Amino acid sequence: MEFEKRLEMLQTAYDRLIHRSNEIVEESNGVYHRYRYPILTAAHTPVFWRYDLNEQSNPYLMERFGINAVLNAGAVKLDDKYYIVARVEGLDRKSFFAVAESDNGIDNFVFWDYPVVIPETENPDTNIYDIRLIQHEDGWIYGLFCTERRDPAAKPGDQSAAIAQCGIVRTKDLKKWERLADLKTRSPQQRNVVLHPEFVNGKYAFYTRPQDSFIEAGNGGGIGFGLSDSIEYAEVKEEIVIDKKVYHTVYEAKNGLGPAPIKTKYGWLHLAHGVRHTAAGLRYVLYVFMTDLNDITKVSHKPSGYFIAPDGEERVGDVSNVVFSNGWILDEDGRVLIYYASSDTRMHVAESSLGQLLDYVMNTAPDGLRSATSVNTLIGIIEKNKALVKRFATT
Ligand code: M1P
Repeated sequence: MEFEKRLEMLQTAYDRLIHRSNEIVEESNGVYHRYRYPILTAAHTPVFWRYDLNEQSNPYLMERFGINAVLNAGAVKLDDKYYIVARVEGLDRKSFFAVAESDNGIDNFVFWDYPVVIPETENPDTNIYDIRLIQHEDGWIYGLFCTERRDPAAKPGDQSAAIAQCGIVRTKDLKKWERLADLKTRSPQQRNVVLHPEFVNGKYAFYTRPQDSFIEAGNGGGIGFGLSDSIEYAEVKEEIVIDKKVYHTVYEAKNGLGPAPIKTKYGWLHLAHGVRHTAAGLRYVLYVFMTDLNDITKVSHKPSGYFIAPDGEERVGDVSNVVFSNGWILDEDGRVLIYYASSDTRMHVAESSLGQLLDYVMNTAPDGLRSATSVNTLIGIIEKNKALVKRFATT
């Protein structure tokens, strides 16, 4: 009886959560709107994942497979449905991928019954995370993710040294995934690798993020770029840095590309994360930039500072003061849904439009890199406004 009552309670709470309508937060900076509720959390995973529902084998109805967090999701729209391939992290710290779908992209996301089965290579992954989904012009949907394994050179007493590299899978339906060879580059560490959706000079083009060590970027200077003849055995022999980390900016410590860029008539629109040091640790924010249509390695526009930073409850979680995005969707009518995780704990959505993002990226002043240049930019805005509206002329 107790078992039945508890099961009903669990199922009711789950049903209520996944059917909750989301609400747009009216307050906005004009660039995007947040939505009030997270779209996916650990509690959105099905009850039948977390619990053995057989009273004989689980008389206390206890969790047998606890979920710690749902975060950093890739996103794609197929036949009018919105799909998220989320990083689901168990209590055991291992991440895996799971597909959740929604009819409108902002609420009612429901996980498919089974997680994604990613085939392993001859060098098994210890942990996989942060998949980027790319609809490539070759007809496949690629998934580029981080594969992490213990550093074979680590001393026996060091159980945290890891090597991160880029794993690659491809699919047509998000159900059956073919594993390809891991990307080869010269960098000892690679995370946040993204495939460009079009061929460049007949080759596959990769955005990379070379790093010296697992946490520290070291000499890895920023978001890299390189070409590969093959996707089945992808190898980037030469990487150039196209968007570097810069002193006293929101991407001074490291940065990394988010989802695959969106093609517009003015250039390729990019969403990335930037990391800076603070007394309280690292702070992760999102920023936007644009690259040239004819030379995709050339950054043509880059507003100063951040686009989205952690706000309110987003500031707190397993790794606090973090927002991270590896998925966005452009609708036919120009709506852009930006999927982002907060503090490595839960998934959110923000809404903008291509018009807003283009205006933002092309008409917001770049970072002048000094307080004096920021003051100049501000004075320019004030003077323009004073000339326009006399009632702002207070002094
Ligand atoms: O904890 C914040 C993020 O840290 C890493 O990002 P980066 O490689 O840029 O440091 C990733 O592990 C990411 O998953 C995580 O959200």
